[in-house]
Amino acid sequence: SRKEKTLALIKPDAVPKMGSIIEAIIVSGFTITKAKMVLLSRAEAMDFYSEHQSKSFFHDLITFMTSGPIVAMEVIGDDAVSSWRKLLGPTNCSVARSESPESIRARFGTDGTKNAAHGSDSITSAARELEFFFPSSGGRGPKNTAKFSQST
Ligand code: YYY
Ligand code: MG
Repeated sequence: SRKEKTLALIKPDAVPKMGSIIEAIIVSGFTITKAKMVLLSRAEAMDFYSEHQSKSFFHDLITFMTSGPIVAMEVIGDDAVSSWRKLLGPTNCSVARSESPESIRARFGTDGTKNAAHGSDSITSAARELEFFFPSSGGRGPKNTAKFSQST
């Protein structure tokens, strides 16, 4: 096995359960090395998910992913790309509940779109997606949600 970095997102539906999700990540042996809460614009969400732009679910996916804040995390561990995907479980939460009941999507997700969390699908994707949320130079990435939230 090898130490890898991957991107984990807690999606808008699961932000109220972020404590339990972060606990599950840590007890599974991963290390969270970066984290921030952001509210994506539609343009940012479309860029992040550009591989899916021709899919029938793209519009609903973008609407969901911009419906509220998300939590972006850099996660490090042994074979982190595949091991985080395994802990996540199948994309559709109904499938996850039957095939992988201990998985994050089974425990905290709703359906095939509101599925609680994201994981990069390859080392190449992980590098791109980590750069998207945690740019190493130049741009500052998606703006922190604090800039958008209610002023009190
Ligand atoms: O990588 P993963 O998130 O498990 O699934 P993808 O096939 O990359 O799809 C990205 C995202 O799109 C998925 O997490 C939910 C949503 N989606 C959907 O709403 N409807 C589908 N039929 C397939 C995916
Ligand atoms: Mg994917």
